Amino acid sequence: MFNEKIEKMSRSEMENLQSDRLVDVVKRVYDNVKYYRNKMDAIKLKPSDIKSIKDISKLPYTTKQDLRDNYPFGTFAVPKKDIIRVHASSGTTGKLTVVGYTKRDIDDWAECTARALSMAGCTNEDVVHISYGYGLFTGGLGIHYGAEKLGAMTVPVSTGNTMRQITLLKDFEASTICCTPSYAMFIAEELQKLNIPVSELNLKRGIFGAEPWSIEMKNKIEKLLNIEAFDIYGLSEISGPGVSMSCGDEFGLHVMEDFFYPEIIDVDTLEPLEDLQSGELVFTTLNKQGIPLLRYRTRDISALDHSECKHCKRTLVRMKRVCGRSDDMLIIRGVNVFPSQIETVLMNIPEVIGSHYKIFVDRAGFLDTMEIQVEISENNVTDEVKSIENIRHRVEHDMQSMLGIAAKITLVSPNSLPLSEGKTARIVDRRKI
Ligand code: DLL
Repeated sequence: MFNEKIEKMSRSEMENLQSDRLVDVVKRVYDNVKYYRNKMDAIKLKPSDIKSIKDISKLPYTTKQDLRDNYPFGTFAVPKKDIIRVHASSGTTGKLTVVGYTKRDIDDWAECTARALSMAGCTNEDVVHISYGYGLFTGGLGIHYGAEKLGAMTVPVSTGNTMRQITLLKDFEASTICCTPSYAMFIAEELQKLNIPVSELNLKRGIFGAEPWSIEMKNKIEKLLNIEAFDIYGLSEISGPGVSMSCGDEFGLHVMEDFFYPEIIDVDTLEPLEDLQSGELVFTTLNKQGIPLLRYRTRDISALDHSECKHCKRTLVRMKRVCGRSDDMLIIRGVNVFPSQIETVLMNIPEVIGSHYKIFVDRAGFLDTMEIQVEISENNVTDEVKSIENIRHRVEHDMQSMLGIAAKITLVSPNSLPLSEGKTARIVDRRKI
């Protein structure tokens, strides 16, 4: 176990640690973040009202919209000179949600991902092949620092070029692969197509996350790649991958609760729910300096279980694997996509009717695909293939720049995608998760 003291801490010791950290973080955000000071003043809550972790429900919630409203650095709790790294994830209209890390935040995060890798059985004997994207996305660098902390041979491959990934997996004798579950399936299919038996690889395990995936998919990946597959969860706002990790237990993932305090709330009443009840997952960061967040609403649906884990005996609370969200965010090939981002692009192209579109999400084999159908505007209807193709290319190009992933664009005739009187169902998600 990477950090036995924390990972097997008694409930009362953990609550004491969480209480001390909560009292400290609330004071820090009140003193240093105008946004939180205003929010707490508005409900007449003083930092001294928070005396232990039991008081957490007195605190206000934070949403992605709040971060966007304070773009880019308005929720940072330290001066810019103390920030050594930023990451970002998509916001609902294309404005990024920016997160900043101090040196200690990066160390804490590496501790979380090192614990996560270790939970899956990784040691310094392992070769860890990382195919999550490196860049503003937290996947690549987040796991990278944990793998190095563990002392494993870390291979920062990043995404793309599957043939090269396969060559490196073989030549470097990777024992652990880290990527989205859909990319793992894609690699497995490529191996089959190329007639490369998995026995030519040295893979023992996969650390998969960044998107929802079912137990059926887990079983399939395990069989095709002859590995053990583990679920890793996280979100950039809270740090990145390693907020929680599965140990192989059926119920779910152990939360690094000395750093991130989880709650489950009812989506309608916003009241906290009991263990095993399903609702929206909310996190408070207990030790973060750069951008500490109080009761951040993840929109992910899960449940908590504080009972002892029979599988590994860790005492860290478990959260049920995440299979859905309470908002309309789509996760396509691991990339977060909001329908509103798509709409923004379409609205800015006069040759199409930006309000008349439909999004089709599907799975070709095991890889997500997205098609966007949009109506061409009346005065651009023409028989000339070249001009139609030009419009299509422009939409395709702008969409790729906004979303960071490719979408198939289909132009359809005006009035063929009528809006309904109530809510227009714009998304057809045919994937079975
Ligand atoms: O996806 C961080 C990450 C990278 C996690 C690599 C695991 C591995 P964001 O881009 O901010 O961060 O997206 C966060 O992705 O709120 C969930 O909806 C979804 N998500 C992440 N991990 C899982 C998972 C990264 N294991 C959003 N199962 C989250 C289901 C997941 N959904």
